[in-house]
Amino acid sequence: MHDALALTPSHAARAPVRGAGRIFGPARARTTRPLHDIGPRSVAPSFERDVLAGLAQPRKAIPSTWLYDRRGSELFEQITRVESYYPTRNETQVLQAAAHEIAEAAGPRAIVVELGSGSSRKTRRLLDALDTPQAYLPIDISSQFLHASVAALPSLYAGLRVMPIAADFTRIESLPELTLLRAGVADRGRCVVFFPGSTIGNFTPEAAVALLRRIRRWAGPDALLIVGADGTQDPAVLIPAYDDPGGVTAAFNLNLLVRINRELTADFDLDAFRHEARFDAQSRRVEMHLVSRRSQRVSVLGRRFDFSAGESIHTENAYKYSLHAFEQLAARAGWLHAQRWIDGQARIAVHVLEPVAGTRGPRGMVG
Ligand code: AVI
Repeated sequence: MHDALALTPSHAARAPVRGAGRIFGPARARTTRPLHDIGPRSVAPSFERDVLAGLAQPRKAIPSTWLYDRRGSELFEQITRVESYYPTRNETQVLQAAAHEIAEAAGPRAIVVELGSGSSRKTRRLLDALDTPQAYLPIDISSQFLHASVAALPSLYAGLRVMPIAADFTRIESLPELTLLRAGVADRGRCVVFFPGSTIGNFTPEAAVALLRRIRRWAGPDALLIVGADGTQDPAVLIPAYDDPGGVTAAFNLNLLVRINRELTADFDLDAFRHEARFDAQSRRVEMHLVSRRSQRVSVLGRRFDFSAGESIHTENAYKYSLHAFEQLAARAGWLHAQRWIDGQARIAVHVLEPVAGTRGPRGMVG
């Protein structure tokens, strides 16, 4: 309960304080109600800001977070089932093989926090293997999708508190419930932060280090971080994965324009843009672009943006890390490798990390 005192007024205003006692009440007090929802109303200003600023740049770009409205999340789910999109399939295999060893490392009564939980499908493998997990906190920016995804979990896992948090997980350190969660719960096990799906690749390396650092600070000294990272470098594999023949990824990317038209009173002509996936071998990343098919002018919230034919909006990066490169990245953020697994095609690795000794305490922490 002490952490409630540490909440800033803005935290308190955004989300009424719910005591740790309530969060960790008896097993029957399970919930699938969001503890924290910074959904459409409060994210809208940053969407507007990011789109207007991104389109005004000489090289137009919009952060990939905005791909995930409800429709975007549904389309991403479809992508995960597309034959040429290997990351989900390969990572699922790895998780299946490693689940029991991960569960051993996690120990009993774990609190599982999932970053960018999406459908929560992969989590089932982890929850099945864990010894009496206490709570599951899926964090996802798409509020509606989040609720639909976790609705069935309480009936599947007796005694597990399911506490969906509709929020941008990159702001993990600012979520008051998580602060409360960390405080004063005597019999909880380790905090297991589950970050699958190679989502870490959607951040620039600098942003990834900063995020992993924030996760370490928040999660505390006994945390276990489970991260999936894609190491694929072969364009012949990568391009079909990010530009599938059935056009699901194209629809996912173009949905961003649908969203901008709807939410920001814009007039993007969807037929005048096409999806493109590129591999930048030097940066070791796949890029998604929306390429203008012709020279045109688009209006967003009354502001005009000109496109020349072939000019693009850069909408996503997916960095691909070798095992060594990822371990170095994690080390820069104060995480030490405990274990790792890789799939049979040597594409997707699941890394298990622990805070580096000496970087743990809230005061003595490095970085
Ligand atoms: C969510 N993220 C890890 C996916 C990826 O592979 O970078 C998003 C995606 N973009 C196109 N296809 C999938």
